[in-house]
Amino acid sequence: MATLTKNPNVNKWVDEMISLCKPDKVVWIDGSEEQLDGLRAEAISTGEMIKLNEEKLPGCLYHRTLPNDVARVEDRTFICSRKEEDAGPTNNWCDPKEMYAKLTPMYDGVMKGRTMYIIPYSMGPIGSPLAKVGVEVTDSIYVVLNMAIMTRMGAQAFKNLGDESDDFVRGLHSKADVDPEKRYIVQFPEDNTIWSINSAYGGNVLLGKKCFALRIASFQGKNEGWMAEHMLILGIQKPNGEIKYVTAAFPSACGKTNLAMLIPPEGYTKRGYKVWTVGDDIAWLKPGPDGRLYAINPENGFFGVAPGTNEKSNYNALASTKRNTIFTNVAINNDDMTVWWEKLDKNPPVNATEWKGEKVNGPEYVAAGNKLAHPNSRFTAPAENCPCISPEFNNPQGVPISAIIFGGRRAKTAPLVYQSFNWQHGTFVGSIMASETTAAATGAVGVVRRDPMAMLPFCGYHMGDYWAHWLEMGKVLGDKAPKIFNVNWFRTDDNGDFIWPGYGDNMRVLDWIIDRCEGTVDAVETPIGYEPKPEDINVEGLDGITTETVADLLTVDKNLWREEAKGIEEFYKKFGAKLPKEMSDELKALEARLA
Ligand code: GTP
Ligand code: SPV
Ligand code: MN
Repeated sequence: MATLTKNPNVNKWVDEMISLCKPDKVVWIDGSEEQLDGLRAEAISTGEMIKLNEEKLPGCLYHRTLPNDVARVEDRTFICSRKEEDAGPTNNWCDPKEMYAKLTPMYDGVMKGRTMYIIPYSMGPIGSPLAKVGVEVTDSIYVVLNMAIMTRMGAQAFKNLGDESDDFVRGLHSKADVDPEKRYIVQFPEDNTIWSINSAYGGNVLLGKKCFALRIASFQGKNEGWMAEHMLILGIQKPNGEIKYVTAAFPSACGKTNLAMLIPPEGYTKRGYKVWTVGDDIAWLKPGPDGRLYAINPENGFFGVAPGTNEKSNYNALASTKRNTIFTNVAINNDDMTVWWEKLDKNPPVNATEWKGEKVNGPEYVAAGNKLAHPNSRFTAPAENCPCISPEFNNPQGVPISAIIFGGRRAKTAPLVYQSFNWQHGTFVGSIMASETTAAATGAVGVVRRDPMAMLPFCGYHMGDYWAHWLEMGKVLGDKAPKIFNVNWFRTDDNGDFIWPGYGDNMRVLDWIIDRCEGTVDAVETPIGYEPKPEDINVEGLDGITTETVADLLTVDKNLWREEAKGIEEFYKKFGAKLPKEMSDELKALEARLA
């Protein structure tokens, strides 16, 4: 099949990949509905995808992955920079020559008897100065159909690249035998190259997402003066019509999609507040002509966690999944071919197929303590489906950012919200983030680990250099830099229940954050940063949450924080000479304030 571009760099690389993988057939993905329809029909006919109820879920498909292939695999993810010290202590590293030598035989002939799909895509709106082009070759229709939702895919992407540029990310994916022992997710930052093999799941194989838009892009951003971050982007429209944009970095499955699409409590909507979603997972940020920091969402869809999503917790996400959506590893209701997951509602389907494919009686299965949907089951939904998608979603210039919010799952230590003293201290606050692990990656769930800026699994270079880049960006932005905050929706009481209601009520915290950005509310200085006066968090209309509860959520337990400081000191030791002096200064200052 004819190539879609005259660009010799693309064509030469694609030829190399064809010679290596030896597919029976090669298909260039032009992005046309006709072509995608053909692929959908093919995937349905082979059983790779299942068609869902055309009336209730028009255009929606179901896909199930192997039980050993349901999440990102951090222990098999590598940053293969030429020098080990450029990958740093938080990444797995291997010499690129060695890694190419190890993987090349695994890809040799891997697509015999299969079709290779060549997917051109743009991360970021077509024509945006912040957008970048990738080409992914894959043997998976599931990947093609997901990339069609998650990116601006097809021939349009080559418009951005042009006929000569070599500036595109080369992504090679093969599901191979989906063998977990031979699974590798490898980034070669200096080659703009990603090789992924033996997985067919989400972040491991949709190479535009974590592999490119975070791991490769964070490295590009350091070299080119911008930032690639694991952040949602949202706009808060105030009663006077003005919209303030904020970004928030929370680790995987810690609430980005939910915050990005929140519906404010009634008291706020009545006064005219509204939230607009620009992005739910990744932000690319760059200083604009006016010196402020601007953000685009490089993605075009949402790869969101299904369990926990319901009418009440995230109406907008649920609405986004009602058409042209792909569901992965949720449960099926066989009576009407719709989908179900934990907490969607209180009625698990009786005639159900659980996520591994077994037909079960849903209510009985759930009562016995089983889960019908995998905890990391996901929906892939087009951004245009989202009722609150921002009118600025496709703005090539991005949106100006007033605040950056960090946060994680902490049962105790971290208060509901605090503000950093300044950008340098804010960088420190991001660097000391810690959170309980979730089902988004394989391994134990609920273990507290350090996850700086929610980038632990996604930073494509040395974390010490990454912090230095943050500090550098602060200098470039000067007094136009966004204010930096930290939030924690996950403090628990003695029974282990969440104290803060969360979800839409997080608007109450955003409200204070915006007021702080505008300088219209004062704060209390604590050893860790500025906190609200409890009465400045609006609790009107909340059931059982009073200003006293807020005061409790804002306590800074000095003993816990002294322990925390010790943990940070231990963590910082890993970075040796690459730890910016500003960061150890901030730690010393924190210790002094806690003494
Ligand atoms: P990734 O897509 O993995 O990056 O995750 P994410 O950060 O977008 O997380 P998401 O919004 O999908 O939320 C993950 C889980 O946290 C879901 O089960 C939510 O129901 C739950 N969650 C989100 N926000 C809140 C909150 O404010 N409070 C509580 N208690 N749970 C929340
Ligand atoms: C995450 O794990 O942070 C995700 C899902 O957003 S994945 O695309 O699998 O990385
Ligand atoms: Mn994520």
